[in-house]
Amino acid sequence: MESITAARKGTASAATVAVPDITSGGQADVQARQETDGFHLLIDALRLNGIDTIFGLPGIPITDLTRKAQAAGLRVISFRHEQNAGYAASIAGFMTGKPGICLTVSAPGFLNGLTALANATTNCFPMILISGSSEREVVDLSQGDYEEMDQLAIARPLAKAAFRVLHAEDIGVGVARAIRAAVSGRPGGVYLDLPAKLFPQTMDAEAGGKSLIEVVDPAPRQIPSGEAVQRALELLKGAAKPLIILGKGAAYAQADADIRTLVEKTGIPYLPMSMAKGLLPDTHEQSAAAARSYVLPEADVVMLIGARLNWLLSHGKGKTWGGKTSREWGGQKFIQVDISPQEADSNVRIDAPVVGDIGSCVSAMLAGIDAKWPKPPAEWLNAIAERKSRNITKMAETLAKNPTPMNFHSALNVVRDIIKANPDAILVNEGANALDFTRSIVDMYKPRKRLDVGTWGVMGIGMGFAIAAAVVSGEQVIAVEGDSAFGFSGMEVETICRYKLPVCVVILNNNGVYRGDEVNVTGGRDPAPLGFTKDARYEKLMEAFGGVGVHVTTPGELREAMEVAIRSHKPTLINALIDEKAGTESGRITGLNPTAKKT
Ligand code: FYN
Ligand code: ADP
Repeated sequence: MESITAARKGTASAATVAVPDITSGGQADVQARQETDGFHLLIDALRLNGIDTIFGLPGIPITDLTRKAQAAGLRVISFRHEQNAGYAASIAGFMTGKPGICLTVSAPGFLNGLTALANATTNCFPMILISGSSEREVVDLSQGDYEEMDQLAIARPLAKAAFRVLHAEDIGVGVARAIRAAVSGRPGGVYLDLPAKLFPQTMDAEAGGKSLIEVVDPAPRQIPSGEAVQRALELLKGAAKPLIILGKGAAYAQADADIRTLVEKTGIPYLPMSMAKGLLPDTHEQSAAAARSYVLPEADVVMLIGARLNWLLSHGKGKTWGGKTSREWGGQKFIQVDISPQEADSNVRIDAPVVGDIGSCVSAMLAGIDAKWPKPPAEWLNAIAERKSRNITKMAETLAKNPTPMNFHSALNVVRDIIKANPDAILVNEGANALDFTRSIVDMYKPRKRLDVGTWGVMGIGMGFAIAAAVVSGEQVIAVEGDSAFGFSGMEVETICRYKLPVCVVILNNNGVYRGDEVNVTGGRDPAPLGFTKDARYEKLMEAFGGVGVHVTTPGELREAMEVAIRSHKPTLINALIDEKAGTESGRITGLNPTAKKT
């Protein structure tokens, strides 16, 4: 992958692979003896491959590794909980195409990072979880070691690949294999197990340098077959009601210009999945996002580009797609552009799979589209435009209201304006209603600027994603959080302050999970399970670590606070109180939430 090589060129020690020079800074002691050790070999292997940042949390046995990595010029971002470091690493991987590195201690630290690793695999984000582990001899005999756990076995089913290195001379191979596994083909999470004894192992520095591998072409292009491209183009050309769905795989592929050209040259309406918003500006006239429930059942040929027909797309069938029952096929034909040859037919028949990397697939398709390509029938485009304009007008009316207390819409109307004025800002978003309303209200204008809960709908990505986004891009980050979602990673505001990151957290605070007006039906003294502390002063958490905390109750105050945050780039937490009755249970996915029969 180009980005790894490009990044490598920018690193000082990686520029010379000549042997004792490969050993990095902060190791004069080892160099003097012409020896290197596991600590330095790992750092050198990462640097050689253009890895410049580690997200993690120090402790036994990796404490000295974090110190030495920083001394060697790597950026080491220390978190307060490994899960957040893991989410940070995974989203750094998504944003850059280089594997994001998360470093943890053994057993509990490893397990804390594992949720993020599994999430990375599920979302196709390239990430490497590197965990220290306890002594093999003791662990394998279950003799009760400090933090005893067979981490490799536990990680394996949740990772795309998992490796353990026992000897210092194998570190180069271990890192190379982890990088290749993370970024080649369908990206995913990789686990690298490094037992404590490995780090102080020494070896001759020259032999150590030679043992390292600079990975050549870690994510090779995968060219689709001409036949597959032709089949897809024929199907698309013959469609009366074609639709393109862009998923986060399309955003990851960084083929932005070609994807836009493909959409515009064909004139086909498109729907962005949530992390593909902004791949083309959401205000683009071909966007059918505001007519989603019309276009899915109506379309006759649907081309998926880097999107899976999983639950987010109702598995390609059922009522969402015009099927008569919840399981019935709606009759669409599908083209699926994906790097994974196993993805097609996972839910419904794919009539034209195009297997390859999206950059290569889209450029091959473009080569087959000339000026004579027929635009989709006007009837189809007009019908979409009509639904769209109806929904947009309805949305505009709702956004124009200014109710007291503030609600999701009136608060998000402000965020919408702020993103419009700052299209380079990165929007992190999690929650239930806070997620769903933000997705449909806040337009995105540039690729990879919207980072959210992804394939699993996972809560807790908020501060980890925000930190990584700020670290990787240097841009302003705006994290729109439900009050419940924020709780999963809230302690990382200390990390945001410590590293002085330009992160503005906006908590849409309605005092509970989904909403805050439930009461304990027994009349007892415990609160209802979904309720939180009323009017909690979350902004004080940010103030506690030297950041700016603001408590707002109106859209005007919210706007002012966000503008100040963006001007100052200071870590800011805005506690935006909204109507505690605002919000529905499970947001837009109520159907997935079983409830007991009313008694
Ligand atoms: C969208 N819409 C708009 C616009 N954009 N209207 C006006 N203007 C604009 N710009 C309309 C769109 O047409 C839909 O209306 C509606 O807004 C919602 O659009 P959305 O959000 O794109 O679609 P929908 O139906 O919610 O999508 C299904 C989904 C989505 C499953 C892809 O809900 C999703 O990504 N959910 C993730 C949920 C999650 O992970 N939650 C975390 C767990 S919470 P209609 O066309 O009229 O339908 C734990 O409880
Ligand atoms: P969304 O949730 O936005 O619909 P998904 O995560 O379901 O997106 O789908 C992303 C898809 O993109 C996966 O099937 C993955 O294999 C694919 N993908 C990821 N990167 C690439 C790439 N560079 N080229 C082709 N396909 C890719």
